[in-house]
Amino acid sequence: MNNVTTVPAEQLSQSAVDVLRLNDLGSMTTAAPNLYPHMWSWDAAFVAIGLARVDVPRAITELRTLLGAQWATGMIPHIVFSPNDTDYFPGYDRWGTAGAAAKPAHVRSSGICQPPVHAIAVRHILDRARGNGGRDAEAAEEFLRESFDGWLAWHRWLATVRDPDGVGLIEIHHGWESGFDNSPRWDGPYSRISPGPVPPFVRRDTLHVADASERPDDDEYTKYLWLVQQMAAVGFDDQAVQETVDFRVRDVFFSAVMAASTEVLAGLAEEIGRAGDAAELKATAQRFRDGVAATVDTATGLARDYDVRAREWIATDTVSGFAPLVAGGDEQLLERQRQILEGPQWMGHPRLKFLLPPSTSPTSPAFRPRTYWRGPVWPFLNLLLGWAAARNGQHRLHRTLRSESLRQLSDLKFGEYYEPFTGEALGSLAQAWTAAAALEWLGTADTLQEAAR
Ligand code: 9WN
Repeated sequence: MNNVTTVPAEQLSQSAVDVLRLNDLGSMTTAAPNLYPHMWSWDAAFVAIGLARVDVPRAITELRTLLGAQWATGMIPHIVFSPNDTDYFPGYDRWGTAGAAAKPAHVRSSGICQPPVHAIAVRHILDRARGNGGRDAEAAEEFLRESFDGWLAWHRWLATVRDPDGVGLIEIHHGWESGFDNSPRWDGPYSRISPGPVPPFVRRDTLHVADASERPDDDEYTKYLWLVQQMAAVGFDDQAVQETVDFRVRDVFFSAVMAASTEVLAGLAEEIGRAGDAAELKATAQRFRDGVAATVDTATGLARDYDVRAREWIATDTVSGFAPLVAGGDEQLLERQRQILEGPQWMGHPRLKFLLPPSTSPTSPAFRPRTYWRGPVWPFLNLLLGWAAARNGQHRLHRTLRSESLRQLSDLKFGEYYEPFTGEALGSLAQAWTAAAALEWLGTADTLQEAAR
């Protein structure tokens, strides 16, 4: 295998495994040791992808735990709180989900969701397990059959409750649902929110990073908490939330993950003889691919979000503009997007340490190289883009993302995010999904790349 790590591949692999062990609470992996001492939904999916490279049963356990927290509606919550006493804020009590009718009584979770990467993770587990054969294969096949209805309910909930008008775009009610918390994408919608009274709070996140300016600021946090309060006030009831919450945005990147993952779930449905469900899922995937493609601004070539409350498009120079590359679809659109991504505003920007897309383009006035979703490079996202590139047949792009990611991750810090120009690890270190990304990149066979040479 042609690895391009700047430390021996075995060392990178062992360090990544160590990080996953460090975060392992037995049946759930914390997103990071101090900053995020609980399970996050889309982190868990990436963690399972990484774990599948080294321990298939443990990868299955991760997804089983997450699915065990599924609400009666089908929603998979964005945080499953660990039973441990931690200083994460906002914790379970502050979320106010205890009285939510749809939350199973035994579950301690938040009341919002994150992008549905999970079916993609199930696919990875199945493929690795089949490669290993024996008990791994048996366990993965059994897990697919056991969990399929849960994933189906999750995708159906998203396709109906979160796309009530059937436009092929997922509506989110909090920046946290996007997973891109304080991205410039949400500046417009948040600027129009005037929070009502929010009880006093003490943040803990800023204690766990070297510099508070790497995190969102207090005004942003007040609005984050206000939205949680608004949802708690109506018991996190889907209909009532939609009618009352101040933040209603069609998130194009979430929608792209929905398209990609639903297509994968359709394939899994076929494998277990669920032809009717497979047909339904394929149609849903197509609807979301079309929805994502329809957001593209023909002038810039980038996809946009849509603010439902303000009835306006949100055009930003953020990596979410490449949503069609994740969703898949029209060849011409994907080719144009790939060219922009590899061009000077993104991966080809001359000041970049590694040829990896920053969360916000360095040429944008909104760019902040050290601040969270306003500029830093996020390794898990590059893994997702790489997976999509391979699926799209864009082997050169896949090869670049892989080799540059492996060089970046050879610092063995497993940063949550990275300063694009210096390559400095920022945010939390020993971040679980970053370690998982390293394992998956290491394991990705070069045959994909050879095919393109
Ligand atoms: C809020 C765990 C999560 C990621 C998100 C990332 C960040 C949480 C936070 O950390 O969000 O959900 O407290 O900032 O933005 O994508 O899932 O790693």
